[in-house]
Amino acid sequence: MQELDLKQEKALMVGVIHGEVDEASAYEHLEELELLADTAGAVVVGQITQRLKNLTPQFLVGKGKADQIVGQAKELDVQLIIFDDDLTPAQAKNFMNLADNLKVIDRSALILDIFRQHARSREAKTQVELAHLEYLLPRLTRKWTHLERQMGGIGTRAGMGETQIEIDRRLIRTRISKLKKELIKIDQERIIQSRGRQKFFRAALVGYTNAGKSTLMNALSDADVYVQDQLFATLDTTIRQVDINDSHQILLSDTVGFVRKLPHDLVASFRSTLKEVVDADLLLLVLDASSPQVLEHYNTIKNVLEEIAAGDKRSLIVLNKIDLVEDMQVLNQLKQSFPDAVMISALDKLRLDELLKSIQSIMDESFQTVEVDIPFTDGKTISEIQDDMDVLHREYYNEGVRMTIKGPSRKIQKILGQLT
Ligand SMILES: Nc1nc2c(ncn2[C@@H]2O[C@H](COP(=O)(O)OP(=O)(O)OP(=O)(O)O)[C@@H](O)[C@H]2O)c(=O)[nH]1
Ligand SMILES: [Mg+2]
Repeated sequence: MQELDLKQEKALMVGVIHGEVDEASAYEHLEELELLADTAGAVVVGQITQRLKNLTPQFLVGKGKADQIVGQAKELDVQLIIFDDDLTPAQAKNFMNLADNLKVIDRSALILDIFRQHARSREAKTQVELAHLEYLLPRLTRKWTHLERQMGGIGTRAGMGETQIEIDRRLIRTRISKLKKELIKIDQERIIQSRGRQKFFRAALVGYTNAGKSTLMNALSDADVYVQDQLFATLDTTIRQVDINDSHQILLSDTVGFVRKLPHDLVASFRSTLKEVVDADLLLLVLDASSPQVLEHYNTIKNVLEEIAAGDKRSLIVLNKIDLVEDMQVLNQLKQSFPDAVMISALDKLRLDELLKSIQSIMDESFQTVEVDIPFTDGKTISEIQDDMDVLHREYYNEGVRMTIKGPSRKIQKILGQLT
């Protein structure tokens, strides 16, 4: 893989129709790919689709088609070919040999590039660099000279050829382990920061990129999260307190969005950013109701949640951008597919009270009230309760105190476990 700087580059997109994917979805995937390319700063000037029974290990498509793709790229005078499907490192190399000075990348590389451009915080930058290097490692070619510049010319360059690639690989591995250590450090800082949040009910906004998560965050709280009609506007996690009423306060988090074929390396390295999702009591799955792909988006979200071990968390589906859905048939279909969903418009602040009511009743379900007897000798549990829970009633007896306490079920269970 060569250096990725896609700003202003003219691009040709290639979509392969195979397996389960039908033609309509292949075109929709290409539309999304164009949006991704656009977000990265490239200018798409053409697209090729090809129906294939079998994929080839050499070029993904057949050799004849590969020649044709390269020919068309030259004709259109583009510098960049973007495949919607994943290319193996070998396929990418073969294409670049065939295409001389053209860059040939896949959807994953494109997404990585957008993340690289949008990363602002130390955490996001570290995570993106880690994912980028993991992606790069099996794809190093002799043409790749990016590393030396990025690392400020560590070591001396040996002769060209395989030896140099070996040296680059070693540099990358060293860098990867350094980044991993740094992420562990960031993670520890986060644990310290999150201690005070234990007693709150925590809700996390999760969803496809551009679904309106940040808009909803801003509408419900005084947050000022960056909202843009572009993909992956948000890469960090923002947390705000939202007071539904006197007895129902939540911490709401807004974080990085998901997309179809989100590279595995990215998901893995964004673990610390996604921690808030993993620790949440409730996931608000925000969907763009106006997208014809809403079902596919939902499945993508579910898959990523599985991947980060948050698949069976309590969740509430929020169909956003309902202001854009005018067709009654579409509306009915949505109701059928997502019978328990809350329909809102974050932009027009429509039906946000419905959403808050639903959150409130889920909170009531997941808060428990119990009566416990705690001996004075167990000072640790007593102070834990006082820090983290509502004490509704307190009565002293000789050896201890009897309390009626109310709090998130997971905390109550923990306390009960400590007492037995
Ligand atoms: N019509 C309409 N547009 C909306 C609504 N909610 C959000 N948008 C628009 O959708 C675009 C994306 O909104 P964001 O809030 O940035 O979406 P996000 O889910 O945070 O996206 P990323 O952070 O990029 O993953 C913006 O142009 C918003 O103005 C809505 O309810 N109706
Ligand atoms: Mg956002």
